[in-house]
Amino acid sequence: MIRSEICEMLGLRYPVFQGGMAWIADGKLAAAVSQGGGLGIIAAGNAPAETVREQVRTARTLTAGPIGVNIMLMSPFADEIARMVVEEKVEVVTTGAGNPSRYMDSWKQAGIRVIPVVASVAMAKLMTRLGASALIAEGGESGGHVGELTTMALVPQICDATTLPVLAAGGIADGRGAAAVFLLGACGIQMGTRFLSAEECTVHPLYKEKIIKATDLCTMVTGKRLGHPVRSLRTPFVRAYAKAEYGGMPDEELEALASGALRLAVQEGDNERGCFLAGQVAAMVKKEQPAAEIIREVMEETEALLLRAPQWIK
Ligand code: TUI
Repeated sequence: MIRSEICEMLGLRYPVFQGGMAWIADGKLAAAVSQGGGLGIIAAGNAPAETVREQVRTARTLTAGPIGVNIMLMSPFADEIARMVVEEKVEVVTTGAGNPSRYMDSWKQAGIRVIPVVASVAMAKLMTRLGASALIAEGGESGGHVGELTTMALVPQICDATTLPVLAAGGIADGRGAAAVFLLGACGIQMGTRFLSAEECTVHPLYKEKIIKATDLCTMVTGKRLGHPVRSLRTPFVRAYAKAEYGGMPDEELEALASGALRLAVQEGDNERGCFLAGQVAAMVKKEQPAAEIIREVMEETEALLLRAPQWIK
């Protein structure tokens, strides 16, 4: 059984977080992951605080385990969500797509464990100084908003830059990836794309089908020109967006083209206008299965691989 300092800190059976996928990671998915022994994380995305509060309360009815909320810092509602998580006494806050410095004191005073997603050494050092409990080092293999560095390059550099526990994210969908990042110095993993296929994940069935049918080169990054690079499945719409991006479409028109595209993918499975966020591991996701089974399977494979490692040494 693989246990690490993050298990002790948060009272988890397994050192596995479920990524806070905007529009996707709701109270039902988060509760299933927490029931399965990992940390379920509700994504605030661009939703108002009351919507997210409802999801937290739904999760509380489904599990007695710890629950996290991921705050997407570019959201217009980030301030009110930052207050809501204190009122609802969530155990863990993860943050993404920005710098959470201005909220750190209030969360810490409330006894919340703050675990920022960092994509650079500078941010890791700042978050360590400001009192984060752990860090999630997310490489650009991930789906959604991506940083510059890959998981392979980022994780050891973040581990060297902090004394905090580090979880690795981006490009991990099975025990092989998990074993690899443990050897890079991580003490836990966060998976997003793999949990998209969880039975308890309520995305449109077409979204799941597209993930399960994906092949290695199925994802691409768009949005660099506006400063918010995002990885998603390479659909005709996303390719048209990329063409517009490099063809000189004005910024406002580009923003308008992208707006609502994630909701269309998640809720309507809209193949024409939807943007299906996904990581590079989409092709490794083979079937729909319960969240608890995903966690158990990945951790058992990790353990088997790490137990075999000594045999490589002759
Ligand atoms: O946040 C994510 N993934 C996301 S957020 C999202 S919603 C969205 N909607 C519209 C446009 C863009 C995104 C979909 N996927 N992952 C965590 C993550 N955080 N990756 C990289 C970072 C990051 C980037 C910069 C963290 C800190 C940071 O600091 C910048 C600064 O302010 O210095």
